[in-house]
Amino acid sequence: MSVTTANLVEQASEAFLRHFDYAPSHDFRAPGRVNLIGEHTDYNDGYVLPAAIDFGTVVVAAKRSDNLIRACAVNFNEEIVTLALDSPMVSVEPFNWSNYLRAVCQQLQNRGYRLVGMDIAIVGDVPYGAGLSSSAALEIVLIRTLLALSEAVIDPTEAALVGQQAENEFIGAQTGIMDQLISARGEVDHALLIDCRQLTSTPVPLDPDFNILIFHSNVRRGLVDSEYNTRRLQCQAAAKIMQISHLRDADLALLDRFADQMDTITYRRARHVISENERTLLAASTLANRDWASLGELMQASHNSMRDDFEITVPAIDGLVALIQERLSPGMGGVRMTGGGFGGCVVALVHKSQTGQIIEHVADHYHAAFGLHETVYICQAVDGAFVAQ
Ligand code: GAF
Repeated sequence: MSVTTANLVEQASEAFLRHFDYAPSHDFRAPGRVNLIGEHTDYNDGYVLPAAIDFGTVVVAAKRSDNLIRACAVNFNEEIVTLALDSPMVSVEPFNWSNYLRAVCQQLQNRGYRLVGMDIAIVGDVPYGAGLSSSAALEIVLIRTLLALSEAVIDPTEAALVGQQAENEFIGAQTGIMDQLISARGEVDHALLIDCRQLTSTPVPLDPDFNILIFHSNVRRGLVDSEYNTRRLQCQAAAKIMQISHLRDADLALLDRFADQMDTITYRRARHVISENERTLLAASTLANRDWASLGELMQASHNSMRDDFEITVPAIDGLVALIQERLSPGMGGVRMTGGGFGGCVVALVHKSQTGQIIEHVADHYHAAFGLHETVYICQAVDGAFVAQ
């Protein structure tokens, strides 16, 4: 168990003891993720290349003899919520963290899992709203906990699908499968090339001479859900015009044959996804071959495509990427926005010899240019929730 996980378990256990008056018997953890390349490709049945990171969500738990779930959320002032497993799961308005618990309980029960009552305490250190999948980490750790204490087994891919369905149907965000899949199945020191149609993955070793740096822009993400869902619809519209089920099945030549039947926005949205799929496949092999010059170029092209064709970046994110590029020597790494967009984080893979000067350069210029302070995370790739425990 890493030091950070041990600290989270300790924090959650203390809250558990304080509120429930006895010690928990189990602990589980699910990681957040950083996507190295392959953005908005998952719901187009395409490819993504994320890594699970050492920021995550921990649950400590103990079985009860009735059918109640008492849950304490340490990050939300240790608020306690009690659910009865034999009552319908109903969404709470205004939106409350416990909707994630209600959502996964409902999905598991719908699939025939017989859940038992339990007390749980939850704590996480994935920054909220940063595009690092705090919600997927929460869903996956809850699924892991609920099933382990109910003495039921689930395949990790099935667990990811339960999390995604909970998000789509109960929470109302039409997200793809990437975040839940990497949180469940990530591998230490590796990124995973995930085929989001087959739901298969290939581990790609990360180069130990390079750091994964995440720069949080601290831009408040606005209109994320509506813009996300709009992008999804635009992709579906493009696929329909080309008479294919998903953009995964198109290449740029096919897109150009149909260009005059699409408005420019639909064309550009499709061009991002089609070219991003190609870049992601290439990035997986360049990463495996440690061809850093090519990987840097692919990450740059991915960022430009998100900025110009998919239009999901914001000025502060573009500025962060430009600042990092100014100090990144050719062949020493790459940088791009990561996650759903409209704020959030930038991921930089940086040779360890350049890490210090890049962090310093951003610290010297980002605030002056955008009036915001960045937060920097140096991450390790870790195992997913269904791999580690
Ligand atoms: C969010 C979604 F949850 C993912 O499914 C994915 O679409 C991502 O945005 C963009 O690549 O994290």
